[in-house]
Amino acid sequence: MAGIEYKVWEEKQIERGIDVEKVKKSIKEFKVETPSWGYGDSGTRFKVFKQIGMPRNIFEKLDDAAQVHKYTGICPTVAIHIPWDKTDDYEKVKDYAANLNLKIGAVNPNLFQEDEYKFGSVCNSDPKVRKKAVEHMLECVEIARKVDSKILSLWIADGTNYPGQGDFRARKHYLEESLKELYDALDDDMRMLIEYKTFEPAFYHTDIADWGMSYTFATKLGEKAQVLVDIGHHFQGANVEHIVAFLLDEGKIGGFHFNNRKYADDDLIVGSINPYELFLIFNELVSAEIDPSTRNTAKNIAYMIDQSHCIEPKVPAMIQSVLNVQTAYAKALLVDRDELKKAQENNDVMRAESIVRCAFETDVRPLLEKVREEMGLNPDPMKAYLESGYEEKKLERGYGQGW
Ligand code: AFD
Ligand code: MN
Ligand code: MN
Repeated sequence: MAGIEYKVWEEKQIERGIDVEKVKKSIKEFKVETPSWGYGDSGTRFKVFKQIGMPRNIFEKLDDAAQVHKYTGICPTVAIHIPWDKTDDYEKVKDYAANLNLKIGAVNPNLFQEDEYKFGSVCNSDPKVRKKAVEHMLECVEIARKVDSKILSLWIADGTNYPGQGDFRARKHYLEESLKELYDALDDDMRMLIEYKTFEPAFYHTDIADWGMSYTFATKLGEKAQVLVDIGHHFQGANVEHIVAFLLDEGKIGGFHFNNRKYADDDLIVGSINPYELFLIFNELVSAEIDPSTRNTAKNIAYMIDQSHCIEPKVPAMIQSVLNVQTAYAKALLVDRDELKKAQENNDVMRAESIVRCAFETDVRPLLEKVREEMGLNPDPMKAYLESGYEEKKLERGYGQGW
């Protein structure tokens, strides 16, 4: 629980000129989507340490996701991944989710696990393989219609392992043709989010390797195509908050996959390695929410967790991830924008840096506990979940299905 009483905390913020009621309203409206694949077993390419109590089907994944929403109050949607969540009755999935106060969020095609995709899916030199991949993406549009999802979240794992293995430009043309087929199949109220990743599973080049490539494809396709920023998918030292600001200004950022990494694999709890980067990303998002020229884009961003924890208990790790995202957002709401603008215009470097850092260093636990109380939630979601007995109850499932 927080160090100081909420009233004392509130007075301090009001003295600073913060509109606390407005901040609380924004926090109550803020939502984070969790991934179905975050509730099942996963691991690295070296080992999957199976846990007892893992979901055996999409319905049990939704049961677990419902716990995260029940205790945090801000996770009403769940992303699904096909074929990991394939079923013969998607209406039943939609209804089951609704009974749990959930909705299906983004639909993720899987273009990286079929044997035919060994040398690529949509970038494969064999038109039959590309056709199979496009048909799978179109199948996911059908599924999105059945579960009332409006987002196709695309991660293209295609790439090569050696110089000379692939014709970069031919692969780019294959990719553009395939993405165009998907784009033309989208309903007017749907959008496709094009994710990029610097490397892995390919080790020499990845066909959509950075934000500029995603941006180019999305811009050529049109309004319904945007960039998905997975914050773990950048080279060491990349300034992710700058990339986010640029894409916001272009109106081409559509969503996030939140996670964290120290070196490579990006399945650590978001904010656990680099909380300041997460805050600085939200600093740009909050600034864009206020600016009329970027407000629309900022307000339409899909905030999604993309983590599949290897050794942590799944539901508690997901709750922690959600709370870390909410905390970063709350802190970003406390940046004194007027003072910051003045300091920037005066090139007052130290003042500008201290204004941003002051918000990051503000303990927002009293605020978040108050918001949760006003939302009818336990102010300590993690403690409430761990005391609920759900973790123990889950064990009755035995071992899960894997992805
Ligand atoms: C892996 C990929 C990518 C993708 C996710 C779900 O790196 O982030 O979005 O799986 O398919 O993490
Ligand atoms: Mn991702
Ligand atoms: Mn990833």
